[in-house]
Amino acid sequence: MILDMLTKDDLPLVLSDEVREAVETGQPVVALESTIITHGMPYPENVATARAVETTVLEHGAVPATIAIIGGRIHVGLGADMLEWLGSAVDVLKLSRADLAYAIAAGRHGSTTVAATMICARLAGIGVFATGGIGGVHRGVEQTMDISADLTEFTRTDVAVVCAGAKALLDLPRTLEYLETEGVPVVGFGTDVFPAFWSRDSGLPTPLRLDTPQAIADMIHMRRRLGLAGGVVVANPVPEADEIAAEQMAAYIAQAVADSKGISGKGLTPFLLGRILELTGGRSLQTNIALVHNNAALAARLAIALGQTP
Ligand code: PSU
Ligand code: MN
Repeated sequence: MILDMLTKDDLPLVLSDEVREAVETGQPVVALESTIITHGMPYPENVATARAVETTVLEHGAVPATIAIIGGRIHVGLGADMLEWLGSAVDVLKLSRADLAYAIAAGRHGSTTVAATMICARLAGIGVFATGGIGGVHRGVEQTMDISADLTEFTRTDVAVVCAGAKALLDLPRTLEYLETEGVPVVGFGTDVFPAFWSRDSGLPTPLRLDTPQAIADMIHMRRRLGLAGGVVVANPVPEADEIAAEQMAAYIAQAVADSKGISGKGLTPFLLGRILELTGGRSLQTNIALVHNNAALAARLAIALGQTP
């Protein structure tokens, strides 16, 4: 009830001029996360990629809105100087749903994961978000119970997230089962197989398939009309030219998972990504960058389509 009574102005929510104008005039906007910048890629490639991905969104006709918590305020739309600072800063927390209010109340700096970016995008009135890969059920979940809060966020927050599937270092069958149980639509874009981040084919069928941004927009509108809460996973395979074949990735992933013994919690995903970067001699980073651009382009097209549906 109290939340219903709050207006946006009561929140420490700072929209850049470009984003504010776009949201207010109903122009297409694509949210972008910042954990990929602070914990997903090394400096300076992270900053260069963050800026280049914003350009990709612009080139495809939408306004980019990179989201991060800076000094306890939710920034939606970061300038070049802020991106540079964020990408090289060392005291930036990795924030998910559980830590968002803490970071804001305590005036901290934090990057937003998929879950936290969905929450902040919704607060800012943005319904489409592009990332690399969503978090999911980790391998060894029987022992660790490590399931990313990204998955439960889809049951709560109405944002369409364009990703290259979930990172192949996760337990992908269980990740899909979890999403199905929670009633989260997982749509393969132009594909019958669920993509595995660095590779186009996880060997698992994608639960749903749609072939155009407009078809995805129509599905999202229908969900709203039916009163179904929550978001949608749009799984967009990495372009063929940039993929690393699943068989090739399997060995690197097995090695990285073996090396991660003793690492848990928030540190696990960044460790695994970093270890895979080392093991592939940097090739995984090139693939990661390519797939983020591919997702940003589709997200822009989806944001445009969503605006056009009556
Ligand atoms: N995908 C990437 N790089 C990343 C992540 C996803 O290509 O760094 C981040 C996202 O922010 C995602 C988070 O929400 O990893 C998941 O972390 P965890 O498994 O701790 O929930
Ligand atoms: Mn976790």
